[in-house]
Amino acid sequence: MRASPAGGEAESAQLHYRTCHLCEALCGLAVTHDGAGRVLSVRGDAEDPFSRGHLCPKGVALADLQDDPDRLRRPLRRQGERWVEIGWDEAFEIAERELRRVRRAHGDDALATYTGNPTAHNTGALLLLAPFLAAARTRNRYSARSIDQLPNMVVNRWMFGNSALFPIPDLDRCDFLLMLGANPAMSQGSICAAGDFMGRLAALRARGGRVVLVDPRRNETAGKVDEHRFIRPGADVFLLGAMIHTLFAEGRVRLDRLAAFTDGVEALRAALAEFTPEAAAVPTGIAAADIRALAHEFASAPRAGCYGRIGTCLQDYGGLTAWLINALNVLSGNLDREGGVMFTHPAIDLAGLAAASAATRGSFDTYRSRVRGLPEFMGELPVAVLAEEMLTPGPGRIRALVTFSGNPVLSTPDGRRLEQALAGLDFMVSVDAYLNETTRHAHLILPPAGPLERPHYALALNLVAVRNVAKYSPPLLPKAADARHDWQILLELAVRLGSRGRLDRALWRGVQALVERLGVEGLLDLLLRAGPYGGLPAGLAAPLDALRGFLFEGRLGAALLRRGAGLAPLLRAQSGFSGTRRGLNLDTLRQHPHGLDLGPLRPSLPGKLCTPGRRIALAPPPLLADLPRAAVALRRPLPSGLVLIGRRHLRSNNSWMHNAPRLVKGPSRCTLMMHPDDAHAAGVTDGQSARVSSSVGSIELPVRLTSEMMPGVVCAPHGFGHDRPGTRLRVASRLAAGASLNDITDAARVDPLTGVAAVNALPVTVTACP
Ligand SMILES: Nc1nc2c(c(=O)[nH]1)N[C@H]1C(S)=C(S)[C@@H](COP(=O)(O)OP(=O)(O)OC[C@H]3O[C@@H](n4cnc5c(=O)[nH]c(N)nc54)[C@H](O)[C@@H]3O)O[C@H]1N2
Ligand SMILES: Nc1nc2c(c(=O)[nH]1)N[C@H]1C(S)=C(S)[C@@H](COP(=O)(O)OP(=O)(O)OC[C@H]3O[C@@H](n4cnc5c(=O)[nH]c(N)nc54)[C@H](O)[C@@H]3O)O[C@H]1N2
Ligand code: SF4
Ligand SMILES: [Mo]
Repeated sequence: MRASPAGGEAESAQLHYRTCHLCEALCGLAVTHDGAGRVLSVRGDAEDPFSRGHLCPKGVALADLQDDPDRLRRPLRRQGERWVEIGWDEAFEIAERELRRVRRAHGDDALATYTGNPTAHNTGALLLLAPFLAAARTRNRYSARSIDQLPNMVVNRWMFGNSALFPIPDLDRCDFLLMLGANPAMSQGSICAAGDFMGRLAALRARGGRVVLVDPRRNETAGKVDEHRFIRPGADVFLLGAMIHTLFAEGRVRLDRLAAFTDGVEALRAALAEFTPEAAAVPTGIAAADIRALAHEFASAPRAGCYGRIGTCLQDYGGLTAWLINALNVLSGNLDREGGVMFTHPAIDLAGLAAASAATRGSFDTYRSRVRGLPEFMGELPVAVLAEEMLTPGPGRIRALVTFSGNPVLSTPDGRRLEQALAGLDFMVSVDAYLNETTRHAHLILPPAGPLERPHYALALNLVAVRNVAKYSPPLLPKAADARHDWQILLELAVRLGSRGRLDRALWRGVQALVERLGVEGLLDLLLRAGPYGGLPAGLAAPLDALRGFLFEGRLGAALLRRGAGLAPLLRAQSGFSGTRRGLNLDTLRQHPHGLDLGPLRPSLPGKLCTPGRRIALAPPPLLADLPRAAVALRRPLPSGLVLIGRRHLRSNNSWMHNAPRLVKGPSRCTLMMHPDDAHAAGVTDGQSARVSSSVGSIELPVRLTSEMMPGVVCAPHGFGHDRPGTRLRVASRLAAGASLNDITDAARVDPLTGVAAVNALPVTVTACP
C-alpha cells in the first residue's frame, strides 16, 4: 500500500493501517515505515470509521515495543542464575518432558496455567487458547479475568444465560450516562470499546445529555463530565440498591418492552426492602436526598445507561454490584434500547459461538479450589488462590506452571507470596515477550514474534464495542524466520501436552497441519464467512462446527479431521470462494483497510438470551442469596481508618509497558495520593516518602497531597515494582521502578460470591518514613 510521502519523510515511505492492539479503544493507526522494517511515524487514522483519528501515547509507542532491545527474540533456558538461548525444538522438548514428568508424578492438576490480559488483544492467541487449555487438562486454570471482569461474566451468565453477553452503553445515542468506578480519560474505556471514548462523551454532552461519575477519586474523567460524586470504596452496591429501592417505592419502575420476557421483578423488590436511601447514605457517604435525585434523574431520562467498570469489580461486592447495574438498566427499560445499554452484533460473534455449549456459556461451581474452596467459573479458579495452591502441601498441589502473557507477580494480590511460591515450583514455562518480575522464575521462556509481525483482528473487543465494526490489519513486517507466533507456540504446546499415545499424536499433528495451513488469516476468513454477515454456504456448516468445537472448546476428534476435509474446497480457493462474494469475508476487509462500519448497536432481545425460555432473570437465586451479606453491612457502623484504591495512567498498561522510554519520561507516577486532612492526621507532607502498610506487608511511596481524594481514601497505581532483581527491563528498572501495589494487597480478600480479587478498599495505615 503506497502513499504519497508526507512532508519530510523519505521518498520510500509507505503507509500501513492497523488497529492498535494495546487497549480496548481499537484506535486505527496510520503507520509510516521505510518498507524495510523501520517505523517512521505513528498517527491516528482519520479515516478509521470507529476511532476517527484518535490515538494515545501508547499507540505511538508500538514501534518501541517492536524494536525494544530487551524484547526477547529466542527461547531462553535458565541455568542457575544464567539464561542461555536455545533453539525452538529443544525448548519444546524440554517443556514437554518436564511438564509431563510433573503430571506423571503428581497428577494432571499439578500443572497450572495462567493467562494474562494481552491475550484478549491477540487474535492468534485467542483462537488457539482453548485447544491449549484443553490439552493442559487441569482444573488449575487461572487468568487475569478473576482480577478483572469476572463478576460481570458470572452475572451475565445468571441473568442472560451467557457469560459473553455484555450489555454495552450506547454512548452515541444516550441522554444520561451514570458511570461508576471507571476512568476512561486514562483507561480509554473498557468493556465499552469506543474509539475516542472521551470525544464521544463530549458529543453526548454537546447534544444536551448528561454524564454523572461516581468515584472515590475526582479522577481525570471527573473534570470532563457534568457531575462527580464521591463514594466510599466498595459501597456501590448500597447506592445502586437504594436507587432501585427508590424506583420501586415511588412507582417509577418501567420495564416497557422488557416486561414480556423478564422474571423476578417482585423478588428483587422484596430483596431490596432494607436498601432505603437513608440506610445507604451511611456506607456510601452520599446523602439520601442525593441518592433519590440520582434515581429520579436516571429513571426520567428518555434514554439512560448505567455503566460500571473496574472500580465496581475489584471489591467485596463485585458480583452484587454487577447485578444491580444490570437490574437498574432493566427496571428503567433501558436494556436493549437504543441509547440505553445494548448487546453487540459483531462479524465474528463470540457470544453466539459461546451459546453453542454449556461450558462456553459459563459453568459455575462444578468444582472448588482445593485449599480455600472457592468456586470454579468456566473451568477457571480465582487467581487469588494461586499462591496457596502452590504452597499448601498435599495431593493436588500445583508443582508446575505455564504462564501466557501474564505478569501475576505484579498484577495479582500478594505478589511477594506468589513470588515465593513460583520459586518453589518443579517447573515453569512462560510464553512472554520479556524477562520480567514473573518470567524470571521460569525455567524456560518462549517469546513470540513481535507485535507488528502479526495480523490483527479485534476478535474479543468487537464483542464489547459501541458500534459494530470489523477491521483486518495485515502484518506490517514479515516474521523473522526463526520466530514463532504466540498461536504457534500454543498449538505446539497443545500437541505435546494433549496427545495420549502415538496415534493420538498423529491426529494432533494432522490438526496442527490443518491449522498451520489455514493460518490466522484462514481461520478469520472462515469465521467471518460463518458469522452473521458472512453468507455461509450450507455445505460448510458441519466442518465449521467441528472447527468451532476445536477453537472455542478445545474439542479434538477424528471428526475434526474427517470433516476438516470438507474445508478443502475453501482452502483451495481461499480468496475466490465462488458464490458467496456477497457476504463479508477477509477479502472484503482487505479492501477496506480503514475498517468497515457495520452500523450502530441494535435491539436483539429476547432472541439473544440463552436462559431457559429466553427470559431475563432479574433475581437469580445465587445473587439473592448473597444480598443479605450486604444488608448486614448496611446496618453496621462505618469502620474507621484509611482504605486504599488503585488507579491507571494514560502512559501505562498494567505492568508491562514501562520499558518504553517515551512512556516513562517525566516525574514518577507511582505516588500515594492522599487528602490533605488525612496526611495531616498521619503526619506526612507533600513529596515525603510514606510507608503504606496492610495486613500483608508494606511499601514505600512518595506522597502527593490532593483534594481530588475522598477523605479517608488513599490511592496508588498497580503495575510498578520494577526494581526486583533478575529481570531484563533496563528502562523500567532504571526509570520506573516504583513499588508494587500488589505487594500489599491481600489474597484473602475476595468477593466470596464470584471469587474476584477484592484489591480495592484495602484497609491500610500510612506513616511517615524516617
Ligand atoms: N491492585 C490492582 N491490581 C490489578 C488491577 C488493579 O486495578 N489493581 N487491575 C487488574 C487487571 S484489570 C488486569 S487485566 C490485570 C493484568 O494482569 P496480567 O495480564 O497478568 O498483567 P500485565 O501487566 O498485563 O502483563 C502482561 C504480560 O504479557 C506480556 N506480553 C505483552 N504482550 C505480549 C504478547 O503479545 N505475547 C505474549 N506472549 N506476551 C505478551 C508482558 O510482557 C507481560 O508479562 O492486572 C490486574 N491487577
Ligand atoms: N492507560 C491505560 N489504559 C488501560 C489500562 C492501563 O493500565 N493503562 N488497563 C486496561 C485494563 S486491563 C482495564 S481492565 C481497563 C480498566 O478501565 P477503568 O475501569 O476505566 O480503569 P481505572 O482507570 O482503573 O478506573 C477505575 C476507577 O474506579 C475507581 N474506584 C476504585 N474503587 C472504587 C469503588 O469501590 N467504587 C467506585 N465507584 N469506584 C472505584 C478508581 O478511583 C478509578 O477512578 O483499563 C484498560 N486501559
Ligand atoms: S487509546 Fe488504546 S487503542 Fe488507542 S492508541 Fe492508545 S493504546 Fe492504542
Ligand atoms: Mo483488565
